[in-house]
This record gives sequence, C-alpha cells and structure tokens, in this order.
Amino acid sequence: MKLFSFWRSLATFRVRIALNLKGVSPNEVVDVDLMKGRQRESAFRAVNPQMLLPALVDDDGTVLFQSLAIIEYLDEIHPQPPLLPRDPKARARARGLAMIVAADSHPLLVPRVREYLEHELKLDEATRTKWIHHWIGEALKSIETNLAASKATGTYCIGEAITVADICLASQMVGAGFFKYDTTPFPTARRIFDTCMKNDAFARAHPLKQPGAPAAV
Ligand SMILES: N[C@@H](CCC(=O)N[C@@H](CS)C(=O)NCC(=O)O)C(=O)O
Repeated sequence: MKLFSFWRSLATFRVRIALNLKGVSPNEVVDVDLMKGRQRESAFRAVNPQMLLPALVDDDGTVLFQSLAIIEYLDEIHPQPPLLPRDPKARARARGLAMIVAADSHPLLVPRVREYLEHELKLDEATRTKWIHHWIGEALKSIETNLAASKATGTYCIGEAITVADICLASQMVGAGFFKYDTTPFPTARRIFDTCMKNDAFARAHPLKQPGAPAAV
C-alpha cells in the first residue's frame, strides 16, 4: 500500500488514524506538499484527478480517494476493530456525525477554497479567517448539541467503542487548533477528543508528528 500524504492534511490524518487502529502500515508514504501546490502537478494529478489528499494505492494498483471511502474500505478488508457500529441506527449516526465534519465543514477550509477566497475574491486575511471560523464553529455547535443531547454518547461519540465519528471529530478539533478557534464552548466534543488523543493510534497520526511538520502551527 502507498499513502499519498502531507503532514498538515486533516483528511489524511483521518486515514492515518484508521490505518493505525487497524495495525496496517503503508509500505510507502509519498509526501505531496500542499503548501507548494504539488497536488496540482501532473505526477499527483495522474494518481487523483481531483488533486486532493489523501489517496491510497492498494497493492494491486487500485487508487482509493476520499477519506471516508478509504476508511470504510479499510474497515471492510480489516474488520477488527470495527470502525462502524453493527446496529443500523448507530451506524447511520456514526456516519452522520462523521459527515458533519468531512462533508460539511472541512471542505470549506481546504487550500483550494482559501486560495480562491484570497486570489479570486480578494478577501483580506481577517475576512478569510472569519469565513474559516464560521464554518468550523457551525460544525462544532451542531456536533456538541448532538452529542450532549444523545443517550448514545459515551466515552466516545457512540458508546464505548471508537468509530469513524471519533476519527472525524479528532480531525475537526485539530483543525480548530490550527486555525486558532476556541473550542472551550464544546465540552463534550473536547472530552471525547482528549480521550481519543490518549490512544496511541490517534497520537501517532497527529499532523504535527508527521515528517516535515513544524513543532507547532
Ligand atoms: N472530502 C475529502 C477532502 C479532501 C481534501 O480536501 N484534502 C485537502 C487536504 S486535507 C487537500 O488535498 N486539499 C488540496 C487543495 O485544496 O488544493 C476527503 O475527506 O478526503
């Protein structure tokens, strides 16, 4: 397996957590520097025409893209420990919480969007930060309200087992930190995030633990 990755990529962080939880190590990690725009160069465009990280190339050459699709694939080929609950309603809940992050919040913050705001719409830095904080906050408010109100919430987003919802929550919280967004109004999300980050699979996957990462953002 070959993982196309960049230290700062939150979507790749999600996949790294899943790989670690499953005890799978890619044979090769290929660095694609998003800060230098390497995702748009032909070498990576040939791997993922969407020009987004992560991409995971399986041993037979199949290219997988989109973090949630990759995580579900890993869950299917390495069923233990499961990353989705068995119960259909709990499964839908785990996917729903995950998608608040991966489908509705994170895509609004990524380099291509930030660059569009800056270079095409000519928004100044303060306005761009306002945009980023708005969408981080919208997701965290809905996640916090949802988690705090649900009997399903336990040590983790869904009871006592780590699911894809916790993986996505971790990426949201780390992203909030990168963009200096205050998460103190979200105690349930913070509690679950803190618990997750004590797990070695999460801790080792942290963006700042990856090759090329700075000591702090
Ligand atoms: N929905 C995608 C998001 C992928 C994505 O936007 N990745 C970012 C890094 S976290 C990226 O490669 N951005 C490059 C760009 O915006 O040009 C997923 O979950 O995999």
